[in-house]
Amino acid sequence: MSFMTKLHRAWDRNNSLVCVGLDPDLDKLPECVRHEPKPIFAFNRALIDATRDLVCCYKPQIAYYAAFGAEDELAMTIDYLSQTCPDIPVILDAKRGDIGSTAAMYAREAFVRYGADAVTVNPYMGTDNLKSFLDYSERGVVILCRTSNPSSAELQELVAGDRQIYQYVAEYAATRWNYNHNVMLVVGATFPEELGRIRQQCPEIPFLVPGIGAQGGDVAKVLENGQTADGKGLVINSSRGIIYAGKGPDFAAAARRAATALRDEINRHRREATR
Ligand code: OMP
Repeated sequence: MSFMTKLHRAWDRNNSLVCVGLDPDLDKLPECVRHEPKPIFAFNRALIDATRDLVCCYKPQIAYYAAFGAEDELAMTIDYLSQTCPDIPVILDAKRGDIGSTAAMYAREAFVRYGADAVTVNPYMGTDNLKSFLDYSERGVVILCRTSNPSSAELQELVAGDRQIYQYVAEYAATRWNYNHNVMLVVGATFPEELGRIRQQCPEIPFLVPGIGAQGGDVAKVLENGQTADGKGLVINSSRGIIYAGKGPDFAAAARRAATALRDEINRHRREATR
């Protein structure tokens, strides 16, 4: 099943636009998992068991594994997801990009080594870089467009010709890069007006929206500006706001409460959502 089909089904099955970001900082893990032989995996497994009926995606960020030499626990996490909830797509957040021959290795890493359904990529190097990912027609390619961080306007809002750089990214995503219909865009919750502009340019492309929770994005504004005509089109990520909702032995139950609250808050603002 293609990434896009899987995503559409997950939105419907769980009636949820929530993505849980699996960004486990080894130094912040609850005491109760720290002494496990594979603490990151133990933490993730508990979070997955507690939330898999509440989400439309999981998004592990590779830096949290690579920084601790824990790529094996990333692989174990993705394997566990494919065994326990094969219907929920996994977006590997790696923000890759390079010359074509190297990008081909990054694509292989994401899609073959880890078996991710989708990967985040940086479009700065242009089409030959992106092609290495886009040619995996059954996998999703999640292209940075208007990112959530404070300095993102520095380059992304520069005007070239009659538009800003991020608007070109949105235009190319809807046209020349979407030849396999497997493109998503990253648009931060912290810039809701830009989110609305990009939605006008790309009425149907799904957006990965980070910046809710710890970064302070506003759910109501994200929905108002970003949802598609059918009340979907968004994969709204929260990492720290969910995975660190509790610090004690009940951390997974606390994560479940936080994910439920976010799902319900999002659904209150959706068109045609079943609440
Ligand atoms: P929290 O702020 O803890 O919810 O984490 C946000 C997650 O989304 C992290 O994994 C970031 O690396 C990622 N992210 C952003 O925060 N901003 C962006 O513009 C893009 C991403 C991303 O591509 O996921």
